[in-house]
Amino acid sequence: MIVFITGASAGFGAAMARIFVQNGHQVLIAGRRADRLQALAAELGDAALPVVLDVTDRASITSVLAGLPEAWRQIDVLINNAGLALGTTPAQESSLEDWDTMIATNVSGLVAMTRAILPDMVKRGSGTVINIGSVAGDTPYPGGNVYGATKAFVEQFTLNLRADLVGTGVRATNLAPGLCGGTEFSNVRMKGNDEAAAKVYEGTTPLTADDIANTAYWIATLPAHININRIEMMPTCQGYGPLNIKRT
Ligand code: NDP
Ligand code: 8X3
Repeated sequence: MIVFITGASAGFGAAMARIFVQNGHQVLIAGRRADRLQALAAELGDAALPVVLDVTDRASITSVLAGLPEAWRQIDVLINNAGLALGTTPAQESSLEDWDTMIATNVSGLVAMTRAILPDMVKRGSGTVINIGSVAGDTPYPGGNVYGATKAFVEQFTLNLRADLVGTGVRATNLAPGLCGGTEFSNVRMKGNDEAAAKVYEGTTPLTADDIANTAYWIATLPAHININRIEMMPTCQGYGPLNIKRT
């Protein structure tokens, strides 16, 4: 299979690239940091093709796809993994620029990638789109505001894809993880405050990038008649809290 993974320069995306290559597949590894992609490609060999791509840049998506070598054009699996959270402040104190960046990446970028690659899958009558959502898309928490809303979009967009894709042979899944450590997610969210980022995982045994990669691999390699619509996964140490009632 040829697997296009956005956000493969770190975290889940890099782990996914490794597991697909270890199992004999080819991966297109996409992200903005060329040096990271080159390093991963050097590790993975000929089965990996690095593509410098900013998912918020529509022209870049078009030109990257148009410029793919012939042998890499038939994309079997699209993993829309590129994404980020910025900040943990309440809505009334949050930066509108941060909100725009999250929407541009997690929503508009994911949609643009899907729209660019889906028609070929439908034409061929097969393909799998795996969108990386989050527990934040379903469970609100203080400071989650726009990040959670973008992941709610991912959930509903994926389910609506399922509605449109019935009978085409193309599958779609929302893979929604909870607390997952060992990636750059919290470093990005805390804007380089690595101490605050590390605190997020203190005293926990979080999910790992490999846990998510193994799940994505399982979804993509199931028999063609099975579609996993959505998966929410958490570390055992995470659960749901009570609704918040402010009493006078
Ligand atoms: P990382 O920060 O480690 O990786 C994010 C990846 O996204 C990087 O490779 C980054 O590459 C890429 N990326 C960000 N913006 C863009 C862009 N505009 N264009 C292309 N690539 C981009 O985070 P994770 O691996 O933890 O997160 C991956 C996904 O999983 C995200 O969608 C996140 O929201 C989601 N998630 C994470 C959880 C967690 O706890 N870690 C839990 C649930 C969901 P580059 O900077 O090189 O472009
Ligand atoms: C990342 C998980 O709980 O930080 O999507 O929102 S959480």
